[in-house]
Order: sequence, then structure tokens, then C-alpha cells
Amino acid sequence: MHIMNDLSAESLRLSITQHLTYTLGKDKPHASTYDWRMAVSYAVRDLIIEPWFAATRKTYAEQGKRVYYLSMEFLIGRLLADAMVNLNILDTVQEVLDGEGISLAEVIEDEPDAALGNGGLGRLAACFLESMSTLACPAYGYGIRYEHGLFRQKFEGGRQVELPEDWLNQPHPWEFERPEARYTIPFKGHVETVDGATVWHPSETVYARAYDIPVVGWQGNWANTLRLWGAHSTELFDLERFNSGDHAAAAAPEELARTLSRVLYPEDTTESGKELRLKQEFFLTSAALQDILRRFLTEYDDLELLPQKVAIQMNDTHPALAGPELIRLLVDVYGVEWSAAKHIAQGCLNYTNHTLLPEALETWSTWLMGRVLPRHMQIIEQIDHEHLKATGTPPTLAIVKDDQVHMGTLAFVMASHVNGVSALHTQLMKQTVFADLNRLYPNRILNQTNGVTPRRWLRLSNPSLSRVLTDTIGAGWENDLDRLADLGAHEGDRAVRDAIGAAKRDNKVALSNWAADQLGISLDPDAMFDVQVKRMHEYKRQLLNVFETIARWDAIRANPNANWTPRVKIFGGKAAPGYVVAKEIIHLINDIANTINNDPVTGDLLKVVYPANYNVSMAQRLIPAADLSEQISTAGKEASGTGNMKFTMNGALTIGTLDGANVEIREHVGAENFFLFGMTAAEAQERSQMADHARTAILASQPLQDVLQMIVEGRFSPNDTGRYNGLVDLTWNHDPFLVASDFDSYLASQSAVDSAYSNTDHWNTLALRNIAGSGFFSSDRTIKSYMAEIWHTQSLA
Ligand code: NBG
Repeated sequence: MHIMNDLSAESLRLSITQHLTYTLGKDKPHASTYDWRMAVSYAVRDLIIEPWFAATRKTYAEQGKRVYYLSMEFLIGRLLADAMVNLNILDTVQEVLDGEGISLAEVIEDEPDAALGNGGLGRLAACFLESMSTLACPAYGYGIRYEHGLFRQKFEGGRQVELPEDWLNQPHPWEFERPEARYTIPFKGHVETVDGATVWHPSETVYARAYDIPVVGWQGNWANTLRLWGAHSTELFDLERFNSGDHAAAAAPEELARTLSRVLYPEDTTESGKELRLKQEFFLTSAALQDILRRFLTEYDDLELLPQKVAIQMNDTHPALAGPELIRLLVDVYGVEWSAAKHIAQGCLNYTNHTLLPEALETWSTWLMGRVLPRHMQIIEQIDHEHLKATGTPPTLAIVKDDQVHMGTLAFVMASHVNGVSALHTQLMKQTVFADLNRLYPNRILNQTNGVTPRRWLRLSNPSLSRVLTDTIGAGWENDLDRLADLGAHEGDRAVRDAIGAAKRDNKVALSNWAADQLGISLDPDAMFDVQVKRMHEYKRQLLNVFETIARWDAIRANPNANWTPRVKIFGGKAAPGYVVAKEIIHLINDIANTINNDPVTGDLLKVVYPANYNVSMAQRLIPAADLSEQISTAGKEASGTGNMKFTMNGALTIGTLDGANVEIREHVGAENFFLFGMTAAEAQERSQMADHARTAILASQPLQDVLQMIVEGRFSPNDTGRYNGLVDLTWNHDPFLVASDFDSYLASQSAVDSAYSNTDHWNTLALRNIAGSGFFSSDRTIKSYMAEIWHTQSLA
């Protein structure tokens, strides 16, 4: 057990009040919740410093191999409560604050969510960082310190409105600014050859300045660093201009430079084709690589050793310039010969693919690439030339074709290992998008099924269930999640089943209170809480859920006295600002909520809630209170899903397709404890080839026809009856994600869910089996597997 257990309330009280006085400069009677939150954060952060330094010292002492996780997104959320849980000091802090008459819950809630990501890809990176610390795997996360994280979502008349997010409006107590750790990032200009060597004369430069956030693992034994880069001007403030009265122009260079780290792109699958995005990607990649080489050279002088000491993970293709940039630094700056440099780069680099959706496969025009990064364009062409020559590859598999640079191909060619994020996704990678590259480079693709950290997603967000688990199977499951399987032995114990049910009910009561307070809606905690939370996207098929909700409403109205299982349908998620169809679906959900929630006939039998601005903190509130988890994407489209894993761990049952990690969840919890419906990936692929698949399916389904009819008639938009004509038309005539084809199967599965829920003890048994089977989905398992199969690194525990 770690020293933190010996931390006395008295010494913590002293530390917190000292920070209040000396760091915040506040006298207790005048201290606000913000002041207390900052003081507590600094006091908790102090406790991480020791393990953080120790981890660095140990890594140097043992000459450990380091992992560098390059990601444009780290969706870390709030950090205070997570750190307290990992340090095991939550109770002590509570005691101190109680003594001061301060509410710990309010202090925790005061922290803004660090929303430096869009969805699964960014949250995965955050879970991975925490697991790497828990496992004492020496690692750095490298990302961008966006001044504005993902937009805040608001609903106006049911429509999504985007507001800027400004988490850095306040000082960020978890970061250490490192003015000395600064690199010059070059852009544009021209390239020339001088004495056989290539010289790039960039015409623009910015500084990347490091901001470090310590990430502490379970029990505070190890902390790694999340290093985020902020952009700053390389030009000094122009005092002469300022004095001459041109104030704006004097400040312009800094303003311009800062745009690079100003905003996170809110697209979660398609990339904006803007120059700024390309520059952001290069900014992150170049700063990270310069930092990696600098650190390496403080310990070693032979660059050939780099692959033995450094593993670089490219999180999707966003940092895929790492290949050309590492070659550039090695050749142009350190004088390494080309083929050695390329070999070294390939030995260090690995690439994770996170989606097969064609619109998400990044490409950049050669014109843009050549203009923004002229030296890299040359290097990419050389890599491509050698790739085609060595493999005898037809030009169709080139990195550069049709005047586009294909970043997936570039990442693939430059990586030692390429991985998918669930068994099915990896298999589809091999069969579809990367089939040819897989033939050329067999064994390069491997699978690493995603995972999530049980510290944040179970222990922190679900204390009621955590207590039941510890009481039943003993302590220590948090970093040994396979131990949840021990629950299986208690399945026959009514008291355990009841305790699991009671923990769920506690969470549902808490959520109902929150909904009453925040949304002014009263929910019945005994109704089934049916939750779909994720980015709004057609392939995730929120529309399928909406159609089922309408069908249910209609059926209840037709026969209100039948034995209905009361349900609360909960939705959450943001749409990319330019994604029109996804925004229409949001509007429709809000419209049906309005109609259904005010219908006295259906009353508490059906409610629809859609709290705005779904984020990590809201996920921590909703997931523990869910009975049913909606994972209903068109088979073959969701690479993995990670929300699905969080729900399972928290004892929700899944209604889902055979897609992404659902497949493995079902295997681990047992097919009889999972509500399966819909076509398989192969069937879906085939069906989508069929002309008129949508019309055929709709004509075969009376309930679906009724649903579409109600929508077109304007039942949910009486003042604007044509509002959803487009959406209905899309469903009849295109339905690219096969909502209609899977509708009847989904409806049948939902009614099986109703019957299962009507027997509470039976439902609790199913929940127990889901929890017991969820151990595999700890990100500790995932990281151990990356360490063994991709990074070839050792834990320094
Ligand atoms: C997302 C997938 C999810 C997956 C996460 C993490 C992107 C590009 N992909 O299914 O859609 O769980 O990545 O791997 O955000």
C-alpha cells in the first residue's frame, strides 16, 4: 500500500489552507468555491510530484524504453476527482472540507471539463495515459493545448447551437508551463540543394512551448507526463509599432501564431481540408519529435539505438507526418544517411487506425502539402518511390496519387505495426481498406481491442457499485479487473443480486434528482433507464432509436392499460457543426421529447430526455445510472466503441449489433446476457448493394410506415409540418445506414428487453453477469498487450 494512506487529515488541511492563503491569496471568509477548488487541486497536485519525479529518475536510471503517444486529442475531462481516487485520499479530503463547511461535491463540480477531444479517439488516449501510469510504463502523451476545447452545446428551440468553450479562462492548476522547453516549428518557404545537402528555408515559424500535466496511476505509485504544446510567436513584440500607435499590428504576430493552438477541430470523422488543420498536425508532430530526439540524445549518442529506446504511437493518421518529420530531422539536422534514417524511423513508429469510414481517411492535396511543408513533400515522394519499387506495387497503391497524399498509406508504410481497435475492425481492415497493403506487408496489421480505465469509469463514477464489488469479491479489483469474474460465484446469492440492484437504483435516484434540478423533468427511478450517448452520427443510428421510441409511444397510446414496462429514453451527444443530417436528428429528438413528455396518456410509461452538452463528466453521471446501453450502429461501421465497455462494467445490459467491440463484449458476458439484433457486417454490406433496400424494408414493416407517417404529418412539429421531410425522404430513398432494414429486428429485441426488465431479480442476475464478464475491457489489458506486441517495453514497477 502506498504512503498516501498515511496522509493525515491534519497535514492535508494545512496544505489546502496554505495554498488558499499563499497561492490564491484568499482569506477563508472570502474564499469562493473556485478558490477552494484551486487550493485543493494544488494540495493534491503536490502529492503527485514525488511519484512523478521518482518515475522519471527510475526511467533514466534503468535506461528504460519510453512510449510516446502522439494524439491530436486527449479528452481528459476533470482531473481533481480522478487524482484523489488514484491517490486514495477522497475520504481524507472530504473530512477536511467537511471541517471547513465546504462541499466536496461542489468543489469537484467547479472544475471545467478539459474537452481536448471529440469522442472515442480522444477519450481512449486519456484512458491509455492513465493505464500506462498504473502499469509503470514510462510514457509521454503529446498533444495540443487548445485554448478552446470542443464547443459547448446548447439547444434553442430544439436545435443545436454551438458556443465557444473556454476552459483556459481560468488558470489551469494541473499544468506546469515550461518556457524553457520550446521548439521552433517551420512552415512554407523553399528548399534548395547546397553541396549535395538539402536545405529548407522556411518562410514562417512559430514556437511550440511545453505545458506538462502529470498523470498519476492507481495508488499513486507512478506518474507519467501529458505534454501539451501551445503556439507562440517567434517574433518579439514590436514596441516601435506599438509606440507609433499601431497597437493591433504590434500584437499581430503573437495573435497569428496562437491561432495554431486556438481551437480543436470539431469534426470527429471527416477532416476539415483547411491549411490550419494541416499546420496543427505538423505543429504537434514536429514539436514531439524534436523533444523525443533531444531527450534521447541526453542519454545516448548513437541514433541507431533509437528504435530500442523509443516507441512512437500515431493515434490515427493525424500525426502521420511523424514518418517524414523524423527522417527530415535525422537527415537534415543530424546528418544521418537517408536509408539509415528511414530504417530508424520505421523501427520507432506504429499506427493505430480508428475508422474505416471512407470520408474519414485523411488526404491532403499535393499542392497544399508542397506549399506548407515543401521539404516533407519531397521526403514523402521519396518514401513513395521506394515503397513502389521495393514491392513492385502498382501505382494504385501509391502514397501520392491523383494529386493527393494518402495519410493512411503513408502511416502504414512507415510503421512497424499497424493496429485496429477491435477484432472485427481489424479483420475488416485486412479485408477492405488495407487489403492490398496487408498483402504487401503481411503481419504488419494486428489487433488491439480497446479498453477503458476502471478507475475513472467504475471506482470514481460508481461508488455504490464499487462498494458492493469490494464487499463481495474483496479489494484490489481496480487494477486487476479480471477479478470481476469472481462475481460469478455469487450469482446464486440473492443478497448480492439485490445489492447490485440497489446500487443501480441509488445511481438512478441521483440522476433523477439531477434531471429534476437541471432539466425540470421528473423521472421515475423505477422505470428502465435506456441510454444512448455518443457523437451524433448517421452510422451510430440514433435515428433507429428515435423511430423505436415513436413506435413505442404509438403502441402505448393505442393500448395504455397493457402491461408496459416504463422507460426513460436518454440521449446525449454533439453533432459536428456542419453536419446537417445529424443536426436534424438532434432537432427531432428534442421535438419528440416535447410531444411525448407532455402526453398525459403515456405519462410515466415513456419519457425522453436529452440533456445538452454531453461530455466526460456527464458520461460519468449517466453511465452508472443506465439499465440499458444502446450500441446499435450498422454492423461494420463502428470500429470499436468504448462507451459500450463502460456501460457493461457498470452493470447495464446491451442492446446491440454485431459491430466493433460489441462482438467481444457479447462473447465475454455470454450471448444469453446480451440483446442482439440486426444484420451482420457481411449481410449489411450485401444489403446496401441491393437497389431499393429501404423501400422494400419499409413496405414490409407496418410499424415503421406508421412512424414515418407520423413524422411527415408533423405530429412532432405541428408548427412546421414539413420540418422532417428531408429526413423521411432520406429514409425511404437512401437509408445509407440501413435503419429500415434493421428496424423490425430491433423492435423485437426491445420487447425482449421489456420482458426481461419486468423481472427485477432476473435482470439483476443479467447485470451481475455483465459486470463479471467485463474484466477484459480494462485499458490495463489493452496497454499490456501494446507493451508486449507493439512497443516491446517493460514495466518499471
Ligand atoms: C473512433 C471510433 C470508435 C472507437 C474510437 C477509439 C474516430 C476516428 N474513431 O469506434 O469511431 O472506439 O475511435 O478507437 O474517432
